Parts: sequence; C-alpha cells; structure tokens
Amino acid sequence: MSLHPLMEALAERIRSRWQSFPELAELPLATDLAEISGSLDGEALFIRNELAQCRGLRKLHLETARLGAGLQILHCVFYPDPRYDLPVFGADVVASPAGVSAAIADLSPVCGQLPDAIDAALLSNPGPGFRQRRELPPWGSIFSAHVCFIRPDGLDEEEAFVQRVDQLLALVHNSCMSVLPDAADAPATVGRWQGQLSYCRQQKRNDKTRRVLEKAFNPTWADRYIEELLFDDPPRP
Ligand code: BLA
Repeated sequence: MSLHPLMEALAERIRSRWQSFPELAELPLATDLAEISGSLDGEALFIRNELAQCRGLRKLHLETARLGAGLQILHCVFYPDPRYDLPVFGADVVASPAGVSAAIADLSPVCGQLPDAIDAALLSNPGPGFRQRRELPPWGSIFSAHVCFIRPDGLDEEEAFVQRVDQLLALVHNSCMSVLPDAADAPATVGRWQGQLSYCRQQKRNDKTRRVLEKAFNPTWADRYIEELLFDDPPRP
C-alpha cells in the first residue's frame, strides 16, 4: 500500500541516512509490533516499525502508518544515549485525503539548550521560509527555537521539507561521529536522562496521537503502544 509521496520520500531519506550512522545495530521489536495490520470501518490499517541503535543514540525509531479514514502518518524519533551530549531528533508528518496537514521536524534540547555546535549550525542555516507556518500546542515547549512546523504548500515545499530533515540528520550524524561520552553517573548524564524523561512525558500529552490510535485499535492497546514503543521512558544510564 503506497503512502503519500512526501512520506515515501522522507522515509527513504531517513533510512538511507540511518544506514550511515556509526556502529549501527538493529534492535529487536516484539513480533506483534514490527508489522501491524487490521481494519477499521472496512478500511485497511497498517503500521510498519523499524528500530535500531548506534553510537550515541540508544534508539532510532521510524514508523509509517495508515490508520483509517485515509489518515497517514510518518513518525520518527532518534533518542540519544544520555551519556552523550546530543539532541533528540523528531519528525512527524500527518496526511489525510485532503493533503498533508502537518509536517514537523526538530532537533530538540534535553537540557534547556542545544549543544553549541548544533545551535550555531542551525542559526547560520535557518532553512527555507515556508509559506504556512503552524503554531505549536502548549506541550510543544520541548521543541527548539529552530523547530520547523508547517503545512507544506505545494510540491516545492514538500521537497524543501525533505531537504530540511536531511540537513538535521546530517548534523546528528556528524555529532554522533565526534561526541565523546560522559560517565554514566556524571551529573551532566543524569541531567540529560531527566531531560529525556520530560521530553517523553510532554509528547504523551499530544491527545491527537492517542485519539487516532485508540480509534484504530483500542484504548488498552494504544496505551501500551505509546508507553512501550513511541515514548517509552529511557532506562537510567
Ligand atoms: C499532530 N499527530 C498530530 C495529528 C495527528 C497525529 C492525527 C493532528 C494533525 C494536525 O494537527 O494536522 C497523530 N502522530 C499521530 C499518530 C502517531 C504520530 C497516530 O506520530 C503515531 C505514531 N508527534 C510525534 C513527534 C512529533 C510530533 C515525534 O509523534 C514531533 C517531533 C508532533 N504531531 C506533532 C505536533 C502536532 C502533531 C506538534 C500538532 C498538535 C497540535 O496542533 O495540537
């Protein structure tokens, strides 16, 4: 089943970048979570999950899904290993038969501010001026000042969004190659672990995610999926 061209292009770009990350290793997924299919109101549902880890990142997660009423989702989060001073990479694209309503991408700080090199790179390359910017909900205070949250206006902007995500991934990739870890019990590590807990807690306040999953499956399933796969609490370093 084909996804919206923006999502196909973005998923391909994420997969090809992810392949080049250092010390990449696939992570096991519960067999009932790798590929999920079902139906809702006679419509086919599917979810595909891909999971890996690499040097500096405890979990790279890409989800592509079709969840009823023609709703399509691309969801991607790269969670750092708290021993490394790295941001969380997050991207979400939501499309319905009416088109893409939301495309968001960010490198989010876990301790108030981004690593200096990343902040400087984003300041010197702020990305294109998209025509339809969207306003963040209150829980979106976890995102950086550089967040890109738009409704893409035309093919040129869809392509520009994929390019922007690619630039963010290149920054994360370069940081993973060069950053050195702190000790597991270093105060900076513990602070980043707490920051990541709070990132996950805020994401779980997005009712739109929960509502869609509850309707497509059921509330118990949605809760497990959110708590165990989408925004699981990071283990203590
Ligand atoms: C919005 N997320 C949404 C919307 C839906 C989903 C239906 C509303 C679309 C719109 O406002 O146009 C649904 N997103 C999902 C589902 C999954 C998903 C079911 O990822 C299942 C995996 N959300 C994230 C991540 C980010 C994110 C990682 O999962 C950002 C890095 C952001 N999604 C995000 C934001 C909104 C959104 C900011 C807008 C919320 C709002 O306007 O209230």
